[in-house]
Amino acid sequence: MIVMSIAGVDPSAGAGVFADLKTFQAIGVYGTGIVTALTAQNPYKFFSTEPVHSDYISEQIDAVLDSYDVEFIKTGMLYSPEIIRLVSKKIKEYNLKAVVDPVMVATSGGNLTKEDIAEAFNRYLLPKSILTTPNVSEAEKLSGIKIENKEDAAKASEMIKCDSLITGGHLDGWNTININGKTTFKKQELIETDNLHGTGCNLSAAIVAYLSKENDLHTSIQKALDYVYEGIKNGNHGTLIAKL
Ligand code: PXL
Repeated sequence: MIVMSIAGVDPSAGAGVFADLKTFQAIGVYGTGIVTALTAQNPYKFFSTEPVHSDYISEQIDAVLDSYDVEFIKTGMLYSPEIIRLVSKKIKEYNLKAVVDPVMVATSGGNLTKEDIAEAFNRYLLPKSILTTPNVSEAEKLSGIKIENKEDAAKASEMIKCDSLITGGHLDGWNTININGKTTFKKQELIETDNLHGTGCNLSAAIVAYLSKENDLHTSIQKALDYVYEGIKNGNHGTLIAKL
């Protein structure tokens, strides 16, 4: 029951690898963390990014997987097409089941990628992944479809190159889930708050944690949505504090 996050470091620990590890721990699985980039930020302001060389990301992954048996991983900030390619290679090499949070821009507005990397996600990573969890703007970039309502989200999900959960924070709380070509919608109450930093990171980490506890994909998504909802409701310091 060991899982892995491959993502960036947010030193304020609301998003990124540190947040993922807290979520893994809260749900009761042992988490490992591969660092793709350091950032300087807090929940309100993004200062800068210092990427890790892809050879060194590769070495971190090999080091952990050399001694730990990992089935499920999540990816967050991958920064460049080169890193995306590397991660897709490792998924194949180690036969990993990956949940991809196709991170492009931080909640606080900072750029988490070197360039437009939607195409690299589509070409290299999503075809090898079991699920991706875009928000509306990420889903628009991955699918090329403008999304204004949940019907548009359903259309976009048909274009996305693996199963998907398009999160409903900007669609009146309607989450759009496409698994094996079948679309379902799940409505969630929207909470009036600015404790939203790290919601996407914690959501994909929670899905992986529940999958590794032998829940199926639908159940893992539902439980993870509930987990993040509780985190938003109980959060402070502009970020999530998850309670089970
Ligand atoms: O939520 C996207 C995200 C991913 N990874 C890192 C981040 C953020 C948002 O701030 O900082 C490191």
